[in-house]
Amino acid sequence: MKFDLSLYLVLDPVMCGGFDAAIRLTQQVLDAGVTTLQLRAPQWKKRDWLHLSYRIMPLCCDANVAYLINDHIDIALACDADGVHLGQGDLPLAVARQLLGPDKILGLSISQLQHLQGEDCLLADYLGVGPVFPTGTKQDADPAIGLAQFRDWRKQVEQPVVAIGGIGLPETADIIRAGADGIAVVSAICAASDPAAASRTLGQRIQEARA
Ligand code: TZP
Ligand code: MG
Repeated sequence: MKFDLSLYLVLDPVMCGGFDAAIRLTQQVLDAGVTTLQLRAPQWKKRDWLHLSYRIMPLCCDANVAYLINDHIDIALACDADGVHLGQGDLPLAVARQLLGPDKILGLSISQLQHLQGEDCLLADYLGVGPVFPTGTKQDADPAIGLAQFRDWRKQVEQPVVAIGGIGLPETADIIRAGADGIAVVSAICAASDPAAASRTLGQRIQEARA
């Protein structure tokens, strides 16, 4: 499995239109160049996360794309996902590492300056920094940090950093030029009228901004 943060889809199956729609969308966007996929289904029961994981993990595996689980280490263990993405209120990263073993990917959300100085930050394989821009997708998100602060925080850490929050096509080039290794999006793909086309266009914009 290749670990490439460039175009990181945070899959919200409800926003996609439900279980079956999420499977169809997953196949389409993997074909269209999504490079990492995280399942995040805050409205769903854990067993539904697991059942969806059983269906979409093989698709990610065939596409050589990392499959991560938001928050829930038990689900990641149950389906043998490639890793987890944890928030500041979830289990500490040292504990997550113990539970998941040395090879799984551990991501950590950073939304405040103090998170950058925390011990967990050093243990993460990558950081998800944001919201960079205001977002309607996560109701309890911290205030948006903006592009200048993103650029500043990015310089303070060694790990790969994916930017998240309110990112669509218009924001992508600036975010990449501000030092992001990739963009993490929910609505820009899950709520797009043509998720495959949206993924392709975002991927192209990332490549152009790097060039
Ligand atoms: N964490 C910080 S912002 C956010 C998450 C999960 C939601 C991002 O959603 P969108 O639709 O890409 O703004
Ligand atoms: Mg979380």
